[in-house]
Amino acid sequence: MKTEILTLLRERSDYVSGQDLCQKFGVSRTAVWKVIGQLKEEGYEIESVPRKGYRLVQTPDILSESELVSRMDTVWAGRNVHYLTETDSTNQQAKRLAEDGAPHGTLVVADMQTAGKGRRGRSWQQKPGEAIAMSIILRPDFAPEYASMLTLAAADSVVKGIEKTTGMSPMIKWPNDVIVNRKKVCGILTEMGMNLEDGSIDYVVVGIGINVNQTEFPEEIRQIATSLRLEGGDGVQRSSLITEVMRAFERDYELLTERKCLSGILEEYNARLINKDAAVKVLDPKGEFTGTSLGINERGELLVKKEDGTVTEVYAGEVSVRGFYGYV
Ligand code: BT5
Repeated sequence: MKTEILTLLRERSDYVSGQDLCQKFGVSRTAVWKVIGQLKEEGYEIESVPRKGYRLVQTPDILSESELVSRMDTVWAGRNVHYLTETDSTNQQAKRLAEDGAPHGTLVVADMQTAGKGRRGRSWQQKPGEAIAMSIILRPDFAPEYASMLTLAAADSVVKGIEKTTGMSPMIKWPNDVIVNRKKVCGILTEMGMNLEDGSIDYVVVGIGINVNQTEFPEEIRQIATSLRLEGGDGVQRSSLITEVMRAFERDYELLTERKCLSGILEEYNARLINKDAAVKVLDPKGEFTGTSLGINERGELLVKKEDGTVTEVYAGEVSVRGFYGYV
């Protein structure tokens, strides 16, 4: 009932009468009053005026299942939310839930990860209350080789979510980073679970880490990391940003799965791609090379023109790309 009451208060800018709430949920006034008390304790500023009722005045930066569900207006992305104050890694938790049959679109969100993961065994760092760590479970009906495109679609969705909530214009660093002012504000890690009998996809987990309220970073990532707050995005509500990212992702995902390629978002992706038409260094475990980035193709590969004029299609897999001057 807490989620439903919160949803109602959020939908109405005006007062909701205690009586309406009692009738709607078939409970006593005391029961409603108790829930309002709980919400106030969690930090919601709710005004109660005799004979008028309750009004939601302000929501602080709260993360909880009720907060997320009461905001989510998508069809399937993030409708089923698992919120944890602490977990090892939301990707690990999402994989466990997926193995247990959690449905397509299930979203795992945590305030704190004790073992947040980056790619290739690297770690992802965040402190409680400062960042977004979330992983969405997907059950796409396509071959495993398409899965890396989900990372690119997610990056595009994160950019749109940040644009909507802060007015900033972030860029994408192919394949899995979102950049503000040439520093990393978001990293994405996509992992896949296969059906062993036929080699098809059982599930894909797309994990998204966004730096929101940090005011400083550990020494080892200070040069490359930034947060929305540090870049001037004050007072960003994590729940609102999560909702916007899910809304954008639902659309990007559908465009991708309908077409089995990225043509639906290709233009906007390339417009947001950092270092497009500039010199880049491709850090491929099979060998580094340099060239000019021409943008991505419909399969999500980065087209890099080498000095001899040939164009190489770089597959996202395990590769990183750097500009010529440092990380970005
Ligand atoms: C990534 O890997 O950027 C993927 C990060 C994915 C994190 C999310 S959080 C929710 C979900 N659950 C998980 O366990 N993971 C996902 P990669 O491209 O390998 O970059 C990792 C590198 O980024 C590290 O080696 C650090 O240098 C740097 N880094 C670590 N924490 C960072 C932070 N908070 N902000 C910016 N950079 C960071």
